Amino acid sequence: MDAVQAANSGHPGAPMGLSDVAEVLWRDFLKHNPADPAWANRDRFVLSNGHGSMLLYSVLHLSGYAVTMDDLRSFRQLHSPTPGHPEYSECPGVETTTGPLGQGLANAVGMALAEERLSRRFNRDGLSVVDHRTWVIAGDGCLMEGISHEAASLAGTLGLGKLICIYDDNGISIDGDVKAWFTEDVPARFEAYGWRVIRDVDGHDPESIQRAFDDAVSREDRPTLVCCKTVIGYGAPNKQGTAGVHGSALGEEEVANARRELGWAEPPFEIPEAVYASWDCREKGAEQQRNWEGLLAEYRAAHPEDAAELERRVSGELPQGWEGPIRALAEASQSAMEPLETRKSSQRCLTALAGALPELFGGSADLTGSNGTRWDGADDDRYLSFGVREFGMTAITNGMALHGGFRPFSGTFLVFMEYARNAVRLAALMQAPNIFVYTHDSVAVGEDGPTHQPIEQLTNLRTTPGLSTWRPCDTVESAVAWESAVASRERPTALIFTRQKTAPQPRSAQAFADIRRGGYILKSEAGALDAVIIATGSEVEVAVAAAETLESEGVGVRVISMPSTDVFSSQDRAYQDAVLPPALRTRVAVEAAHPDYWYRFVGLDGAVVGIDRFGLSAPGGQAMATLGITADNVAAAVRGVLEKAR
Ligand SMILES: Cc1ncc(C[n+]2csc(CCOP(=O)(O)OP(=O)(O)O)c2C)c(N)n1
Ligand SMILES: [Mg+2]
Repeated sequence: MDAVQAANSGHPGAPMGLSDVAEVLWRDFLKHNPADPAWANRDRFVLSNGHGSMLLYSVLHLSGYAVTMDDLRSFRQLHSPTPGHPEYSECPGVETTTGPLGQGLANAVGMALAEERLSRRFNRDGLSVVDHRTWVIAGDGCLMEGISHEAASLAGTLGLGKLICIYDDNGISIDGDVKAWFTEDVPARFEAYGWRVIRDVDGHDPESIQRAFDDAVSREDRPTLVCCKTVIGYGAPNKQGTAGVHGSALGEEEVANARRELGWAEPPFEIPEAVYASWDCREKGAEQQRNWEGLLAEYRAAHPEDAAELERRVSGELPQGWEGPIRALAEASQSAMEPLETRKSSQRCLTALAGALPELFGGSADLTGSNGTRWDGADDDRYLSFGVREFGMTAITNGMALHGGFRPFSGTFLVFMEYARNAVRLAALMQAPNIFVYTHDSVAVGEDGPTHQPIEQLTNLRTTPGLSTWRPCDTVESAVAWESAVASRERPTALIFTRQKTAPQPRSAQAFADIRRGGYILKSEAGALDAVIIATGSEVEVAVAAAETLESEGVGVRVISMPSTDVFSSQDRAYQDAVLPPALRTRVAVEAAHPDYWYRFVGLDGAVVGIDRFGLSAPGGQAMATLGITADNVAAAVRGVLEKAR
């Protein structure tokens, strides 16, 4: 209340309404050590209703994390560790970035899934070294969001029994009383998903909260929903229970009223020692961690190799020599020169990676065969059919990546990336090492038509800060893209693959080595350099064909394959200039997608052969040709820019 008032910005309602619940959870149930927020076996806590961030910052402070009173005073101020919504890696104890409603719940499902799969792999009789719960608080908004259905449904099917969701049932969202827009029977809904539901908990009575949580932790056969009836803005006598307390400071007068109402005489930002003492979780947490370390020592003695592997896995360190098989695949594919759908190239990459990378965990949103996400020899401990749930899948794998112990990837059609869009964005914002496999990457998908033919999606991915995007042209580039994705431990990567076969490209040793730079000279000009053609993915062969025609006409054309524009742009200036000479204005780009993005590489003197309309239902080759993605058009575009430059 005081921090929101000081900032004159923020959300006092949920923190005040959830204080009683949070006190019981943090003090008596959550297994955590404030001195070591990265302790691998801690319970995970997610505040899915991230607008209630002041609740989280308060309990982190009170229970002994390195969140100071000054940090609370600077709530929502520039560069404070207490931003408007909880941000992963900005504040110790914040497990994931929340605020976009519903996604925190899906992250929590991913954390619980990671715990469950890790425990399957590592726990031995009597030595449960992977053993923690995942707690999440979700509000009305989270449960209205569709993603809550996707995530909770899958969690129920998977029987994630160490997942406990606390529902902040206060009957209010921004527009007011939810009776006019949110009336389903939430407990019945979760029961239908296969959850255990604890109903009608008085969220302001510590004893009923205690009983409910005792009940929740007593069984682990299914996820549990604890429905807590709360009053939003509890304690603010004139405003509690209304939408007015949701997202505005109470005002000095109502803050004073609340102090009287709650019998709290202390000035803002002052906490009596006795209160600190009763909240302090440091001693208990350190003991919990010491006990676990004792268990781990026993485990290490009995299973030394597993112990070392578990420690490596949770550290995120990649295993020695993991690159060997994927590099061998690149080499072998360069010699084999086999035309292949790049989605199948990707599947070969996965098969090469999976043996050397036990943390690899994959799945698809019901397109396993189409996406090529299931590698040869995959088992169900490391592969999951997520069902038709792109958004849920993406936020769940974000949660897995944040949990640690796994390097998740997941697949769908590129056009349906949009269903998952905000989770892709949050992966990038958090720099979570998640990998997205998007296949069927252009109008060349053909007969399924414009609903299934991506146009604007690549631009969207490429303009997402912190996301690396690769669109390889053949198996060799696919292997380099996959290697880059796995090696990127501090950012997510989108890998874009074709449905149709592409031509394998011959390469010099230099070109082969330069693929990892994101853009490189695939085909040099024969004599003088008159023009460059930049291409990605399935259009690389189109560019090469156009260049051959032009060369036969005496025009010196260089083909630049640019599978990753962000990786290319991060190379040193000298390399970029050597590939794409700054003085050369005669540049053409070709990509079967929206053209606008490419003007940053070709400039306004250049030309882009792209598609700025929706696609059409026809065999893929015809769709591409009708929409202008042909070598003839690329050659004509080059002649055009040369003409203009004359
Ligand atoms: C995906 C998404 N849509 C909209 C918002 C804006 N928003 C923030 S809180 C909120 C209402 C949430 O209601 P509830 O979860 O019941 O929170 P309470 O008012 O009870 O604190 C909305 C619409 C958001 N943060 N995320
Ligand atoms: Mg509400």
